[in-house]
Amino acid sequence: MNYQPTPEDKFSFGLWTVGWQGRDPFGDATRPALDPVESVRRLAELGAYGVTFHDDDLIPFGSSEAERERIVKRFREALDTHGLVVPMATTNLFTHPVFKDGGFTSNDRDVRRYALRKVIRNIDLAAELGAETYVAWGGREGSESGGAKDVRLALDRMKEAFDLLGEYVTEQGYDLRFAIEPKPNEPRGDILLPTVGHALAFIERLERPELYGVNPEVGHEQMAGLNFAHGIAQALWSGKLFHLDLNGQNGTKYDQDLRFGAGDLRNAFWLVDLLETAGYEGPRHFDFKPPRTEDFDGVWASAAGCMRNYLILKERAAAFRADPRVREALKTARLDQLALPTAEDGLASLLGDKSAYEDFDVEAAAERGMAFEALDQLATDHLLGVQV
Ligand SMILES: [Mn+2]
Repeated sequence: MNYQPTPEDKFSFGLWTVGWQGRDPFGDATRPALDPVESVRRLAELGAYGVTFHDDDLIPFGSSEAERERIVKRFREALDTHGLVVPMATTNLFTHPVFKDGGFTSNDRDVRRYALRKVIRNIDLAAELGAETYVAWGGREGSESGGAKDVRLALDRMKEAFDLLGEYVTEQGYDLRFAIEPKPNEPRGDILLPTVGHALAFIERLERPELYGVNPEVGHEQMAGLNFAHGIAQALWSGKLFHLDLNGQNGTKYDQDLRFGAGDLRNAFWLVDLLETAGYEGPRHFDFKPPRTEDFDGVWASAAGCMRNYLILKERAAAFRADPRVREALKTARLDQLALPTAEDGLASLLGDKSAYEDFDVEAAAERGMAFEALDQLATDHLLGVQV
């Protein structure tokens, strides 16, 4: 296998990923700005199928109406020329100082109204470009100190904002669903809707819950010490995995946004195994940052590496699932039993079943090993490409 990506693999990249100039809290940009049209051309060459953007990635903040039209026209021509689609768009509610206390939940009502108008304006552009998903990452919806934010009121305002956006796309007849992106901290000390679980619970309180799902990001869950593949599994189980952000992270530190496959490689293996076996059909979207040590050759090598690693892991996960020893090990580990209902005979039958309790040999059952180690070693062999 040559691991050469094609549009059928549905790999997409944010303009802000390859276009990241390398500014961090301690250092200036290490790379010049990248023309979005150049990103479209290079990503298409590398084998991607889609490109995504925040409003301000494409149209610099404060552009005139005429400038905006010129930029969108030129971008659209580049998409047509290179055959890329725009599956998702999102809004920047975090860079401009006006959003220092957030957008939808800023204590300043004027800022909240401005934030909603900024999102709605970009939703129109997203719909115009054919996007199916609108991602909402709060960015600065949070606080650094306890008294600064009444969290229950802030959640009221968050719900109000999403309900208004749902009303807007419904009234406009847009075929667009929202994907809420959780993150526990950074750039604020504590951010609202910090994990996949918080976001899933929030969605159920909205007026049109069917319009909202989640956009989990590898590093964001791992920053909270959580198992990303488990979070994705629950989002799938809830029918709420509308989109996702693939990247790499080494444990509970700042948001590293490494290329996919860097960082926690074992979790990446189980994630790809899950996505490829669970029938997820959405984009495989990369939200990473080529490290600021890199020049543009390094940027494109990093982007290519994201896709290459996904394809390698897809191959390794498929080989794992196809291995007869693995099938046997899964059976020994009783995964087939987990697929059986616990009491399909009903509550009355369960209560009347002496073998379930009165006659159950608890000690014998306690002695039975689960055989998970042998199974996990087979996974390790496949992940490392060891031929036995
Ligand atoms: Mn990130």
